[in-house]
Amino acid sequence: MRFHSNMATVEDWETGERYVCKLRGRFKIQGIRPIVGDIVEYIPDSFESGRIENILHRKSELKKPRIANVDQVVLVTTLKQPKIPLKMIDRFLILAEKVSLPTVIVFNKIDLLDSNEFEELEQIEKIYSKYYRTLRTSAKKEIGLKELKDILKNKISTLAGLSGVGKSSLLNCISPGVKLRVGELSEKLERGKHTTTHAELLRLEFGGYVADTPGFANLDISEIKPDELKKLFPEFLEVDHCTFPDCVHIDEPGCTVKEAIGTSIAESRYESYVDFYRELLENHSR
Ligand SMILES: Nc1nc2c(ncn2[C@@H]2O[C@H](COP(=O)(O)OP(=O)(O)OP(=O)(O)O)[C@@H](O)[C@H]2O)c(=O)[nH]1
Ligand SMILES: [Mg+2]
Ligand SMILES: [Zn+2]
Repeated sequence: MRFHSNMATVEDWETGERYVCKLRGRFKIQGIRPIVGDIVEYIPDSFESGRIENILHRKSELKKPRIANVDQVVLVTTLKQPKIPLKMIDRFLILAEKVSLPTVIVFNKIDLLDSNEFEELEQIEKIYSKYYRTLRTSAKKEIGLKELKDILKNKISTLAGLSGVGKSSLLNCISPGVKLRVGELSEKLERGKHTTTHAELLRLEFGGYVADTPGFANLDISEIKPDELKKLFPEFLEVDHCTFPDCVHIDEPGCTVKEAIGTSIAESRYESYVDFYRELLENHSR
């Protein structure tokens, strides 16, 4: 469920009881380490404490945030306070696509938007809604919370999103028992102050588990190979009938992906692709 000073809190699958567990020495020797979301075998040694003996096979493993066995990612973003660039959404999405996890995009803080900004939101939703479920929420005005609960119910999910978008606030609303710490934004920069510092799995009273996670300052995508990147943009696959089967959709002739920009592929998505592609090429040539 969580880590604290090198001890892991384990929740018993059957009884729901919690044990603060040491890790076996051999984990260190083997260079493995349980992460939040792992299913483990443990031996309780006394009241509320024990030792993790074995880590079971991970059904999925997301690197950022680092969490195992989740069914879905709930990506929280905002148009205001802070204004999250679309490129940031795209970075999170390709990391989830890389491990084949479905992602729900939650637009939080809609209480702050005026009518122009709502129009902008609608345009953004159009870019993503064909491939990702989208939801509008406000933790402050309690909007969209029922839908969010339905999304989380009986699943293991992780929240993701930059600092200050309201991840912890949303969880406090839907599961008031959890009482997570919520941070102010820094006034000048309108950025979050990295209030949540550890990933932690929470049991939801209506069924399921969700991880609250810290927002990242920078989101590393360097594990993706340049050639693999195009497969992580689902809308590209649909129109990819390019002349060359290994077309990377940058400046090859007969590229049907480039032809689709402005119609079935949003310009911002293509721009993200090109930026990420260049970034990955640079990494890999180093
Ligand atoms: N107006 C408004 N403010 C919100 C909303 N949700 C959260 N906030 C505020 O946004 C700030 C940051 O909220 P947090 O829940 O700490 O954000 P976080 O995503 O958990 O941030 P980190 O833990 O740093 O990654 C707090 O001041 C919240 O009160 C919302 O729906 N509307
Ligand atoms: Mg938080
Ligand atoms: Zn192409």
